[in-house]
Amino acid sequence: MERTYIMIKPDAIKRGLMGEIITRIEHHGYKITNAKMFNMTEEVLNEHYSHIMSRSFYPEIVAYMQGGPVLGMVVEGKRVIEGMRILMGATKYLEAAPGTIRGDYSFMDGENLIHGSDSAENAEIEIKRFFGKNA
Ligand code: IDP
Ligand code: MG
Repeated sequence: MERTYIMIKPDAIKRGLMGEIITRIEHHGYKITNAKMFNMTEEVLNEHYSHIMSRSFYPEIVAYMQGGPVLGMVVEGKRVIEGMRILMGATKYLEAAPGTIRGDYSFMDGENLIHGSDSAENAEIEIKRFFGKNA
C-alpha cells in the first residue's frame, strides 16, 4: 500500500483543528499507521524545507514552524500521496479550493495548516527523516 508523510503544523494545533484534520483524513478512507507530536529543530527544518531556504519568507517559516509542536503521521492508502495533496488544497490559501483543508481553514500564505509529501521519493525520505528507517 502507498504511504505518505503528513504533518499537522503548529497553527492547526493552536487553533484546535487537529481532530478536524484527522477526521477528514480518516473519512477519506486513509489509515494513520504511525503518529507523534514533537517540536521541529532548526536543523531538521533546514533539511525538510531545503527547497525554500533561499526564499525571502524562509525566516518567517522557521519561526512559524517552531511556534509550537507539530503532529507527524504516516498515512497509508491507495494513491494516498496524490490524494492527500488534493485533500490539503493548494499551498496559497487564495488558490486552495473550498472543501479542501487549506481552502476551508487557512487565511495566510505561510500558515497553511498541513504538510504532505509531494512525490513517492520524498514520501520515503520524509518518513525516514521523522520516523526512522524501520517505520
Ligand atoms: P507545499 O506545502 O504546498 O508542498 P512548498 O512549496 O513545499 O508547499 O512550500 C513549503 C511551505 O513553505 C508551504 O507549505 C508554506 O508554509 C511555505 N510557503 C511556500 N510558498 C510560500 C509563499 O509564497 N509565501 C509564504 N510562505 C510560503
Ligand atoms: Mg512541499
